Amino acid sequence: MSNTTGRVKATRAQKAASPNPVRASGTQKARKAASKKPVGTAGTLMVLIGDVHYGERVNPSSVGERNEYNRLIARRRVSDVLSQVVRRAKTHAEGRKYDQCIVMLVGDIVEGGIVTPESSLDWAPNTGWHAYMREFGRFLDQELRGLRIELGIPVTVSGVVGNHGALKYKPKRAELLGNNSDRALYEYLKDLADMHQQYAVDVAEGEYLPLFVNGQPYVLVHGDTIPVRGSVFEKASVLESAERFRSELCGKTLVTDRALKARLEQVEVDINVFRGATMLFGHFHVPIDEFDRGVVCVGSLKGYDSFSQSANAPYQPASCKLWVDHPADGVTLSADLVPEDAYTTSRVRYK
Ligand SMILES: [Mn+2]
Repeated sequence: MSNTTGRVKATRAQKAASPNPVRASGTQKARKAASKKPVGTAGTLMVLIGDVHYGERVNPSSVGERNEYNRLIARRRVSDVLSQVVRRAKTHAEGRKYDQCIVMLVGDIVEGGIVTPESSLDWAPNTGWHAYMREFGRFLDQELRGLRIELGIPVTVSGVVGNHGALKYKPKRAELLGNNSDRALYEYLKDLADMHQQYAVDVAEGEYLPLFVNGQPYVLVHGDTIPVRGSVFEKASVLESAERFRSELCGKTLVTDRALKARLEQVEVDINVFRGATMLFGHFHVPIDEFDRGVVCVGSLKGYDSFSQSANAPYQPASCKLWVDHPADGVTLSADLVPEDAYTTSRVRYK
């Protein structure tokens, strides 16, 4: 599933020289701020995981035997893809060291009700979702500590919430963030992380989380607020719509955000660099890696479901994303990681 291309390998200097409106300006300014990294670094490991939908099930007979999913399979898939991260990272490093690993959780991690303005589901600590959230939280904690030991570098978890995780309201306002199962998972993970001090947890204050890596701005969003023209199951229409949304988010919404401004002032970064940010999202269960267009979408770890089947959506195996962000060379590796069981549970052949 490796899809490293010449385009992705192009250095940031080359990109800045090309008439690329998406990343050029932000990248150049940022490069100056990022000059502290040693030349021999392998870069930063970026792992994007979304739409785990922990607690949901997929019955093989509902999807033409092309997938099976439950809580056990979900945990196995997370373990599997994180082992793949370690293996791929070691091969790619060629003796150099990574400075850190950022594991981005892009929402719809723990299943809850779908959020609509009318929905008012109760989410009390004694309900099933709460137990699932804690089960998955404890599991993730173990996996992340293992990842920290295997990689031997700092690990940070960055999280935004999805549209399934919020049980009462979409958490547009900070005070509503508690009413959200993804948010509850991140807070729980934070507690667990504090206990062992093996990894850090960074949770979005609102719907999006800006990240600044090696001078490269990224923005993590779930993706459900992207207005899609055309089919939500087609890569082309999702990509086009996301590109439009990205230019609005990074061109206007983000650069007027007070919380982001304050955060960047601390590290002396000009907010305008976020006009060139790469938007990272999930929600559509379609892998897209158009780094040059600032649009990166991760597939789902849940995989093909009856919703996709009934809509005649193209088949997508479960997947997450790994890439390496290098301070001088940009994206030097980009791959969709497919858990082994996505092949072995399927009883039919597919591409
Ligand atoms: Mn979603």
